Amino acid sequence: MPRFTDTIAALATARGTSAIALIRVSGPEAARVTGAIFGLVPPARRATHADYRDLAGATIDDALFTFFPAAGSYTGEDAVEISCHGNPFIVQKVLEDLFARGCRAAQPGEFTQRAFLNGRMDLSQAEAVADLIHARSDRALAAANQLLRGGLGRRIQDLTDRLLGILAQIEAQIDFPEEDLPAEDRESARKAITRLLADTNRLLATSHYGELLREGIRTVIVGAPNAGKSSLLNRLVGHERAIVSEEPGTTRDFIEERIMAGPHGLRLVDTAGLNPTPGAVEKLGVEKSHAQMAGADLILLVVELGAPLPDLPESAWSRFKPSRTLLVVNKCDLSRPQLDYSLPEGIPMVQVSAKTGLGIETLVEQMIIMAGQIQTIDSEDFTVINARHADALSHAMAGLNAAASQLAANGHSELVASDLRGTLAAYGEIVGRIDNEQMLDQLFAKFCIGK
Ligand SMILES: Nc1nc2c(ncn2[C@@H]2O[C@H](COP(=O)(O)OP(=O)(O)O)[C@@H](O)[C@H]2O)c(=O)[nH]1
Ligand SMILES: [Mg+2]
Repeated sequence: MPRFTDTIAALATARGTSAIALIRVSGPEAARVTGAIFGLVPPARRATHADYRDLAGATIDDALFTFFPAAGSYTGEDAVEISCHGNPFIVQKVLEDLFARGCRAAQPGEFTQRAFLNGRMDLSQAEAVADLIHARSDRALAAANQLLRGGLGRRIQDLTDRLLGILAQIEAQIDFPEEDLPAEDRESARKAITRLLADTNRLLATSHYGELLREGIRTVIVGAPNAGKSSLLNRLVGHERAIVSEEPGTTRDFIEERIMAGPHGLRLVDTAGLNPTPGAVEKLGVEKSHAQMAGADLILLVVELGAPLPDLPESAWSRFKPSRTLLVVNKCDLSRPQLDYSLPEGIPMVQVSAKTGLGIETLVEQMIIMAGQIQTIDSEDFTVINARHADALSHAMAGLNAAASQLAANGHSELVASDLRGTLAAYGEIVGRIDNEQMLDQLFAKFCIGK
């Protein structure tokens, strides 16, 4: 019995004029509708060339269609992909015809939502589909592929199996309250819970990597006014993005641009400058710059050749950690004497000219090295999680911690079991053993239409 009785249709490729547009149809009516349009019984999984005839019998386009029977389709129900010419007018005619034949317009992410609800993938895999579509760096792509192939699902399965083992041991005692859990069983359960806590925590710790991969490594450009921060951002981005001015204090709001550095995605942030004695208007910008620095994964401290380091309070210097700071000496096209800087040991220095491009390649190489150090994930822990997973894992840990305390305090088996059941539900949420329809709708609403 199919779970869905209606058949959905949507354009799966980008809107606009292109060589080809792909329209997707999924649902119990897909085979009948395809047969009626193309006048032949759709062969399974074979691209077939035929005229698209609308309900009135008029030919709309010369198309290619592929029919996927439910057993092996993306959505787990009969589906067809129709490739027509990439003309928005043709696409509209085709969609209108499909709607006239009883299909309805798909909601964003509805194909993937059906794939999930029909058991074709777990929820973490469905989320990976969105990650894959939005991945902007090699690392992000690799992580999305790992998730899509069920990497997280397998880790959660392992944790769940171990938890079920402990739960079974504890629940076996509930029916016999007079002979509560023997001391040695309590101890072994407590130890097993401790190991589960450690492994859950290890997975939770990857959430920061997940954010770095999805959002990019936050790279904040700071330095004295006029050091050439905006010029450097423009040079790294490759076009004029920030306003460059001889007038110090021009950049008040933050300009953010994404760039690629080797396999890494970076989010470059230009700041107002670290003027230690700012005017009234500038003051706000300086305060914001400090806030940006606090949230930075990587800091590019820009000074101009021959100028001293900015004069900053001690608290600000503590932000320049060697592992995440690069000293960029700018304006090296000018002939000025190079000063010696006393900076925390280990901060690499690169000489560049944002104006001529001199040294920029070396700077990018150095940024790649540091980004690699920020994003070290050993291969075993390559599974990276998102905020939803992190939230569920935190709940899982809360349950485990509560159960461990109950066991240590000789609490009742029933209470221990109840805490562990909370953890079981939290693990389940990650892969989608949930019955919260609203949450699912929200999750899939973030997808593209046609996906
Ligand atoms: N000669 C030279 N001038 C530069 C270089 N980079 C920036 N400038 C100039 O320095 C001034 C301030 O640059 P800007 O990027 O606005 O500095 P910001 O205040 O740190 O953002 C402008 O007049 C730029 O043209 C450089 O590499 N060489
Ligand atoms: Mg600027």
